[in-house]
Amino acid sequence: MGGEDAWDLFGSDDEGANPAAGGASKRPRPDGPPDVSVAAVGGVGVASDGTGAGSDARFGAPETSHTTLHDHVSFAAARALWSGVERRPPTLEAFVAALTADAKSRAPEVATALRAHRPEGGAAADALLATADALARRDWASVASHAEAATDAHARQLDHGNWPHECWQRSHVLALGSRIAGSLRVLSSDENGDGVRRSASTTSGIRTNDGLGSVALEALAMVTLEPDPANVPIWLGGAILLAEKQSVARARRGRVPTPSDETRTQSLIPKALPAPLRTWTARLDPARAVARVSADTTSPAAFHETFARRNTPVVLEDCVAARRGWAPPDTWRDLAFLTDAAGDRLVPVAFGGHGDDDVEDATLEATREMALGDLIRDFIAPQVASSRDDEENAEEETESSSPRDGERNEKRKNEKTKNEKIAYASQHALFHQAPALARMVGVPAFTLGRLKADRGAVNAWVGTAGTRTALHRDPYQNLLCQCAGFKYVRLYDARETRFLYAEKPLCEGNENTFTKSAVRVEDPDLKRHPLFAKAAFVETVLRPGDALFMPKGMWHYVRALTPSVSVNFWWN
Ligand SMILES: O=C(O)CCC(=O)C(=O)O
Repeated sequence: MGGEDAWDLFGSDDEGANPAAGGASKRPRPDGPPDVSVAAVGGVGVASDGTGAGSDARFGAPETSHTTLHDHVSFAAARALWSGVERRPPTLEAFVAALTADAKSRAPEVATALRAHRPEGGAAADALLATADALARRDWASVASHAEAATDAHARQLDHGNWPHECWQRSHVLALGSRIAGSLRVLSSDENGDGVRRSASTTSGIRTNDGLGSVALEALAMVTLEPDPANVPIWLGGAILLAEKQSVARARRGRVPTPSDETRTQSLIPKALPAPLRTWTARLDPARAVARVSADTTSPAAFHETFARRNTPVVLEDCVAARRGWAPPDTWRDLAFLTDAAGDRLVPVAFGGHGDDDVEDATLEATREMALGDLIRDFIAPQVASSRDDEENAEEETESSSPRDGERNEKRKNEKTKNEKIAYASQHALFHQAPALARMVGVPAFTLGRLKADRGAVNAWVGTAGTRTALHRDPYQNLLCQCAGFKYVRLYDARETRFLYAEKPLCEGNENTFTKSAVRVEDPDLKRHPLFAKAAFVETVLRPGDALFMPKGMWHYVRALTPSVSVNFWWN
């Protein structure tokens, strides 16, 4: 499986420098027109997405479909991204040559189109042309700074609304590629000791080391928005891989491998909830439980009629199943397998309790990029091991209960809490990044044939126990699929919004932004948020195999009870 990953095409182990920069757990999608093109037959979408002909022509595939994400039409741009790289492993020289030629031929036309759009079109066009010019002159410091000016102008435009025209996306991809090229060239010149680095820092003060990983991930995010593979430039896969590699090397610099590194990941996320959590779960009020149905006995048509059309949440049990195109549960639980498949790929990781961050949280650290394998080895695997110890100790404790034992157990627990950290790669386009993993995901027929690159997303959520995604709502229908581990989810209907203290949305003008609540759901400050006591909610604990349907606009709060791997599908 690992051999199928484009990352494996690298032969060398270059060391490099790049401090990783952060990002928020919930990020607005930079684009997204309203849903105007879904053809309607009898009020519902027509199946046209490659999931195959269904038994009911109004919907996607029948529930026995085996279409994996990798083969799905919404994944066409990602396939195009990596096919170029698979044919020929990227080198910095080849990437820069292809980018320079591409910028020379397309920048003038893109810039002309940008100028028609206010308020930032002029600034974006000037910066793009200056970037293409600097590329042609091989002035890498200027390439990096002009390209950054272009991406800044694009970001300011997004504060006013969606991308006004596709020229903005073309410009953004060219500028992100140029930022990568500029930074990598400056760094490599610096390593070769030819003085280019010195001139870079004196002329423009560019931060060549800063944010290379986040630029690579933003370039990847642009691919996730692209419905047409013809719009993926041939150099883009190489650019992303080279930047990721540099960023991962930087994050690993100084870390001395230990003999236990490999054995640490030889573990499985537990199949069952630990005993105390089983007790906690059993005490949840059944009157508030989200309805559960079997995915095997619910057709997409019945799902649409009973749940999607009525904005009613539901848990579809056994949706994540091998018979529906998913890798088997034991594969998703297997940390060594995930490490082999995509361990060297760069992911954005947030640390600490995360999400409910209106309250001061001493454990909360910044987000930074790191390799998925390092997240697994340093955060998830130790937690799996310590929860296994806990289970064993709990059994022992019931057998021996002298005060001395109690003291020892307490000390052990305190040390454990100190050593454990909460870490979360959330809302990440891992499947667009790692084709091997995209082959493990079955596209649920319950997305009703409406999964489209430019009108939704497929995200991975991989983390330790204790991650919290703050109460928020998204502008999409949502199927949150639980592949490994357990999550507590609480849902508030859109009618409860008046009790939820919604914050001003990020990128307010953009239709694809999400809205977050200021309330810390499981520990609310009722002096600050008194109305929250009135908000009605439903709740559930997601188990491996479950898929939770959350209607568009429904408020949701999620806390991982164990280490966890989830995949969510957004569609419109
Ligand atoms: O699983 C989580 O932590 C959050 C999931 C979520 O917010 C979503 O699916 O939109």
